[in-house]
Amino acid sequence: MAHHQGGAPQGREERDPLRPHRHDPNPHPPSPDPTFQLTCPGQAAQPISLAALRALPAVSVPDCLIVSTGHGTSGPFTFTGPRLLDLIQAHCPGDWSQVEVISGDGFGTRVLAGELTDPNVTRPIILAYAVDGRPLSREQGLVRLIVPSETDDALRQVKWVAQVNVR
Ligand SMILES: Nc1nc2c(c(=O)[nH]1)N[C@H]1C(S)=C(S)[C@@H](COP(=O)(O)O)O[C@H]1N2
Ligand SMILES: [Mo]
Repeated sequence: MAHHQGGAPQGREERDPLRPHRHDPNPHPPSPDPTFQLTCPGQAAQPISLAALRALPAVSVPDCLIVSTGHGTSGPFTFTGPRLLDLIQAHCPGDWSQVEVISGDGFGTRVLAGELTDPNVTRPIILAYAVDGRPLSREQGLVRLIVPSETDDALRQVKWVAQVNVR
């Protein structure tokens, strides 16, 4: 089987970004602008800028690892940004049960409401704009979903978040 690089669709086949994807990390940002689209249930998509993320309470999560299958582990890193839960609660009225977080290069993961609202969560899922006290560069994934509980893979550490779809 051919060895593919990156998260872009392979050949003519349209990949579903929420389906299992390959472990090869794409190093190339799909676009320069970190603004992403937030879609709340029953509403039109709204752009979320870095300034809008910075307006939310910032949380820092230490000892995060990026565990790349076949490419070694990097970190530990301290990532900083708002909780995904706080973004949703600030912008989405009404009920929801899951969130799709999808990058501009066709990568993504689904987050269940329980993962965000469980009161026992000490290492929350965040939308990171800083790492180790410095702004995250676009090359490093700005804005990047960080799922601290994922320690065997980096398939949920979605770089270049482009869409957050609240369902
Ligand atoms: N948008 C996007 N996010 C992604 C990937 C990708 O290809 N595209 N690869 C994943 C994989 S398989 C790994 S191992 C890590 C690599 O993160 P790094 O580039 O910061 O080392 O990013 C994850 N997040
Ligand atoms: Mo990976």
